[in-house]
Amino acid sequence: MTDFEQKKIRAEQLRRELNHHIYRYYVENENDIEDYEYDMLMRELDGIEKEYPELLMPDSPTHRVGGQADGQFETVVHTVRMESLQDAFSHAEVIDFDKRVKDIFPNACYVVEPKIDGLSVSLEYTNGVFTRGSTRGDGVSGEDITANLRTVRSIPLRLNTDLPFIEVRGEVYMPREVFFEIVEKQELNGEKHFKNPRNAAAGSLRQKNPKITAQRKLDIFVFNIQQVEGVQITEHYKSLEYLRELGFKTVPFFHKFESISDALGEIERIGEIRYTLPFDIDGAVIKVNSFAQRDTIGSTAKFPRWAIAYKYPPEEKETKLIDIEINVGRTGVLTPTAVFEPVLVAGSTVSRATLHNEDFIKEKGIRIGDTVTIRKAGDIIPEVLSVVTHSEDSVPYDMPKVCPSCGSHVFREEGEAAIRCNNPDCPAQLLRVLIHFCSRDAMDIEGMGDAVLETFLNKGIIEKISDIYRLDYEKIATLEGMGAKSADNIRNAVEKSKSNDLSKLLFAFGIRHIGQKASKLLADKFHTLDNIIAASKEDILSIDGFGEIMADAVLEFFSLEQSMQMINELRELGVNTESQRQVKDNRFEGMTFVLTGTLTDFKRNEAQEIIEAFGGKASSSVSKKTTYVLAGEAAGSKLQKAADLGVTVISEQEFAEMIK
Ligand code: 0OX
Repeated sequence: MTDFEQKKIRAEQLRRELNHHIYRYYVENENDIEDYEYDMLMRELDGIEKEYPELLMPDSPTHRVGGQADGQFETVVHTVRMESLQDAFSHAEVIDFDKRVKDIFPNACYVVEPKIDGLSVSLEYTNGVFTRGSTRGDGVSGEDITANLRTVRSIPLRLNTDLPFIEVRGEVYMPREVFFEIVEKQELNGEKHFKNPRNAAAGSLRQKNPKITAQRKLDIFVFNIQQVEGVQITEHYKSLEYLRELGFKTVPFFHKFESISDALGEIERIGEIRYTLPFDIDGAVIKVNSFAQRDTIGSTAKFPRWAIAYKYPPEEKETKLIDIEINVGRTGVLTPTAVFEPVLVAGSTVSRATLHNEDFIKEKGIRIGDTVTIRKAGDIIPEVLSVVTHSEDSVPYDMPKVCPSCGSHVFREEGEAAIRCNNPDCPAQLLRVLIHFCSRDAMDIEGMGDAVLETFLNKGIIEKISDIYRLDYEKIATLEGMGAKSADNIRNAVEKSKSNDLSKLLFAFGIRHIGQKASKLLADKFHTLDNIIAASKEDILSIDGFGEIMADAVLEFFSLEQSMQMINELRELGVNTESQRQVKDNRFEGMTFVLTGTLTDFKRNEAQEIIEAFGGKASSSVSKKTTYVLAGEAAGSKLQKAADLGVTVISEQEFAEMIK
C-alpha cells in the first residue's frame, strides 16, 4: 500500500472516531476520551489533511473549531474574531514556533500565561458599563449570555474608567472546590453529576435561568483586549496591566521573557505547580508581546501565528499494587478494587481505583505486588493505566470462585463481564440492599445510614427488609452510641416512610435496570402495586422509555417468591403501596410554538391548550425565539419567515408524535 492509501484509510478512521466523540460530548453530554487524547487525534488528522489536501473532506471535524450554537440564545457575531490557539505537545514544537517568529523578528519577546481550562467569553463595555457578554462559539459567532455572565461576581458591571468602548476576552471557570461541592450534592440527590469543572462551567453558563448560574459560583480570568476605543496600547504585557487597572481579574500570573528557553522554563514551572492551583489549567500560552510584530506575523485560517499553547500531558505516577479487594454490590456483582501505596497524583493523594471486572485485570496483566501506573481520568477519577513491572513473586490474579461475603459459588453469565453472587440472603448484598432501601431517593429513612444498618445486621436486629418495620426500639436505645433520643428519631423516620408514594417504594426495591425515573413512570402508569404485579409485558412495554430489558426485569422481580413474601409483609406492617403522584409533564418547557395554516387534526385552541398543558407557550408571530412552527394546510408567509430564521417547521403528524 502506498503512503497515500495508508493515510487515506487512517484519515477516514480518525474522522469517524472524532465525529463520534464530538457527538457524544456536544449532543449527549458524555465524554469517553481524555481531552489530551482527543487533541492528539485531531492533530493527527489535521497533519494528514495538510500533507494530502485532497483528503480534506467536507465532514472533517477539523473544520469545526468550537461548539456550534443550538439556537437557545440570541446569536452574537463577533466583530473581532475570537481565534483559537495552535497546540504544541513538546518543547521541540515550541522551539520551532520560536524559529518561525525569530525569522521575522529576531528581537521578539514573549509573554507566558497559564491556559485556563474553562470557556472563552467576550465582554463588551460601553461608556464603562457592561452591555453584552457572549460565548466564543465557533470564533465567528457565539451566543448572547449576558444575563448569565452578570451573575459572575468577578466580572465588573462598571469599569474604573468611562472608556467609550472596550471588548475583552476571558475564560470563565468553576473553581475546583466549588465543583466538588456541587458534585457531592448531585450525588446525594442521585442526579447525574458533572464530569469535570469545565463541563460544570459550560452547563452553568448555558442555563436558561440566570438564578441557577448565580448559584454555581463561577469565576473569570480576563486575558485579552479584543478592541478598544479611547486608549492606545502597543504591547500585550501592558494591556494585561491596563485590564487590571480597569477592574478586571486578569490571568493569575503573566511574565515577559526575552528568550524561548526562559519561556520554556516558565512553562515547566507552571507545569510543576498546576495541581496546587485552585482551578484547572490544561497548558500554558506563549504570545508575542508586541502588537505591531503580531500584525506582521499574522494568522492562518485558524490560528494566530504569533501564539502557541503548550499542552501538559495528564500526570501519571507509579506505585505498588498492594492488594485487590472485592466488593459485593447490591445486585450481587463482585467488583475488584486496586489498593495501592498512596501516591499524590493530579493534586490529591489516592490509594484505590476500580479495576472494573475480571477482563480488565486480565487484559492489563495486573498482579498483586506489581508496579503500576496511575492516572486520573479527566483529572478526577483514579484509574490503573498499565503495569510497569511484575514483581518477582507475583502470580496472575484469579477472581474468587466463591462470594467473599457469604461463601456461595459465584457465576459469570455468558456475554457479561460481571461475576455475580446469586444468593439472595448474602449479607454483603443484604447490607447494600438495606442501605439502598433507606436512602433518600428511596424510602428516605433518616438515621438509618450505612453504619447503623451494619450494626443492626451484626446484632441480628434486622435480618431482612421487612424487619425495618419491626424494630425493637427499646433494644436500639441500649446500643452503644445510640440512646432513647436516637431510637425515637429512627422510629419517627420509619413511621413517616410508611406513607411514602409508591414510586419511592418501587425504587427502594432495587429492581435491576429500574432507576428513579422508571419507578415514577411505573407508578404513574399503574397507580397501585397490585396493578403492577398484574401487568403483562405488553402493558409495561407501552410506557414510553421502557424497553425489553426493563420490562423483563420488572416481571422477573415480581415473579420471585421472596419478592412477593417481602411485599406481603410490608403491606401487613402498614407500608403504602399506592401512588398519589400528580402527573406533571413539562416536556415543552421553555419552547414557543407558532401555529399557522389550517389545522385538520386539531382545533387551533385545542393545540394551544395542549402546548400550554405541557408547559410551552403559543405565540402568533415567528421570531428567533420560536422553537417550532406547526404548519397546517395552506400555510403562508410564516413558513417563509421560519425558513429565513432557520426555525424548525413541523407537521400535524409530527406534533401528534411529540404529544404522545
Ligand atoms: C486561556 C487562554 C485562551 C487570544 C488570542 C489567541 C488566543 N484559556 O487561558 N486564549 C488565549 O489567547 C487567545 N489566552 C489564554 N490565556
